[in-house]
Amino acid sequence: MSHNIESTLIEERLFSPSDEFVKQARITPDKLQQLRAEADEDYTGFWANRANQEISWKTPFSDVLDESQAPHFRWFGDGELNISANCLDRHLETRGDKTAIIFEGEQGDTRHISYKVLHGEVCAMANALKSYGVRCGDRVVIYMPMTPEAVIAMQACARIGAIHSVVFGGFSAESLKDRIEDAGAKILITADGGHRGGKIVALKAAADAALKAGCPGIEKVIVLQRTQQPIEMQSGRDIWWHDAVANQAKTCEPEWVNSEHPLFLLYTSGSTGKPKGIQHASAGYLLGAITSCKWVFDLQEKDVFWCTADVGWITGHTYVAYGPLAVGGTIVIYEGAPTVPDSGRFWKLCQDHKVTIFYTAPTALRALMKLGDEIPNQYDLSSIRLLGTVGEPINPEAWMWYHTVIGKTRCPIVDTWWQTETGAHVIAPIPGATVTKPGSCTHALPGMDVDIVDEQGNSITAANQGGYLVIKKPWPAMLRNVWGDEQRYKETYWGMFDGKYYLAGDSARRDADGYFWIMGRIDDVLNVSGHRLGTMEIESALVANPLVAEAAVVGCPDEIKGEAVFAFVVLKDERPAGGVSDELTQQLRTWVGEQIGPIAKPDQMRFADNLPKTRSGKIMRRLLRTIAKGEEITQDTSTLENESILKQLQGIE
Ligand code: 7RM
Repeated sequence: MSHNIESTLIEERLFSPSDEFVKQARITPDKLQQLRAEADEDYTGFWANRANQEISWKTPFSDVLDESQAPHFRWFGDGELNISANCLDRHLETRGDKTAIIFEGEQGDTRHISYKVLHGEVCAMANALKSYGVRCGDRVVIYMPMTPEAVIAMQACARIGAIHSVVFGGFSAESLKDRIEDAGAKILITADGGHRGGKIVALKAAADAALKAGCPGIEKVIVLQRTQQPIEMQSGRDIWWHDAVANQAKTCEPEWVNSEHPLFLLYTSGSTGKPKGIQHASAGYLLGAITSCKWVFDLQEKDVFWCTADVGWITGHTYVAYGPLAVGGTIVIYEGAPTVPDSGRFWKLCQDHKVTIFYTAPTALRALMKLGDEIPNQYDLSSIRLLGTVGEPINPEAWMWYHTVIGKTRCPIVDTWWQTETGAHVIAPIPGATVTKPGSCTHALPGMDVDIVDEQGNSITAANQGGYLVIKKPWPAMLRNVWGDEQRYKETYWGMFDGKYYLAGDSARRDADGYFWIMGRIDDVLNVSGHRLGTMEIESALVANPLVAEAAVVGCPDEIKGEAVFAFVVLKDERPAGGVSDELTQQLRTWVGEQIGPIAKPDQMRFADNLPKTRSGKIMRRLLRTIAKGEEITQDTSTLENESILKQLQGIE
């Protein structure tokens, strides 16, 4: 595979933070040097110091890192804390009346929620959960629109030591059911619906379908009234959120848990058909969230921080629900789509709420960039001082647009590389100290030992030569396990280099100045609009349709989404004439939408009598990728069982 990892992009432009930015930054170049020196000298001592400074402990830890059960690492293993107390209670005295959450619904309704009020609402929901029998370690699935209640539900779980598993509201009933069952959840928290794209997302209807199809473990369903649309409430099982909290006290003693107590599960796609429940611990995760908010986002008292990610993704966990609250920040939560009522909505929100730090995905920027500068230019963006991106590589063109049109050349851009599994930023600029290059996530953060290695695990020192991105030492915010599947945890992340290095699943290179450039996934995972999708997952969904005999899914470069989903399908019946059928394509797209969620719908579909296979029966995915791109086939196709189908796959016959 190493011949796949080649690099062609060379970017020469350099951008230094302005003196003005450096002057007010939390981490100046000197400070960064100190942090790096401290981490180099005493790696565990470095993290112990951070943990003592940044976390409010109920019981302080003495054991920093326990590697005896590797690759299950324990951080701060004998300490006790509560995550919700760290995000809320510890601010009450100094920031009780400070706004924690500025919320805006898609239809323009707004709410400001202070730390004091947020604390009361979290406590009330925590008490409600307890009254329904939720105990420390029980799983609660959250399937909600992007409203403050989603964060309240997460924090309420954390408060009583329940393990939440948030399922993105765009996932289908089928996906929801799989996740509820895999997690063994006993409570589901959802809503009558949410406003998105001018429509109502019927969350309760999907939840009903999921519970009808399975999920025998679910005892109660708590339903937030958001849209007021009529829904069915099953008596004895379903309770309105407002009824659940109505008589609950607004205080709730936090459950003091061990540092390693699981905080949440979050399902993410891998290279098999079944998503894995990434399991995070409490203290280490919180520490990663806090340090990165301070180092990378330079988050300070007066900031208004807006991370546009949904809480259904890791970005919405670390940089909406936990990190910014733990540092006492003010966050913006927006319920809806960036295009409602028009494509100026993001910029209008930045203007109206005086956002100072804005964090979004390259796919959103590319889509907005395409519509021209006139739209953002209509808004006052002068409050913004820092910009960030996450989810996929940002192409230099979009970077430059972000820098000039949104940041007016004044704001540093932090391109943050990390994963569901890493819990928090791993490679990212420190805005007041790092000279950035458009398209590079720059350097590993202090305390993170990141490298690029070859197949044998040897460090690649030559400039611009691609290899496997690995993390060579455990870090506090790392995943602890794959829920219910330890074998998969070991194989996926630690199998390739004999348990020595964490394998990220990305390829990367370092340029002559030592800057990291992420080149893409090395496994069968697609990155569609910054969302991880397993090709196998989509294939399994397609094959589950009675019409389909076989399917192969590959990614295909897409100007806006980064990658588009291209499906090659073999039907049980005859192939449609010319290998194209709008009707069948529509039917199967809808099917995949129902099986996984709209984001997984194939963008293109081609029907053939067969798939290209080697004699040993392996689908030739590289060949399919070439075909999907519409490029000329230069691969050796002589090992192909059935060469004549090439023309069908190419759409020529
Ligand atoms: C945070 C998140 C993780 C995968 C990862 C990469 C890709 C994320 C960047 C990036 C280039 C970035 N978690 N990725 N950030 N690629 N530059 N700044 O996205 O688990 O959903 O996805 O996303 O391939 O492995 S995730």
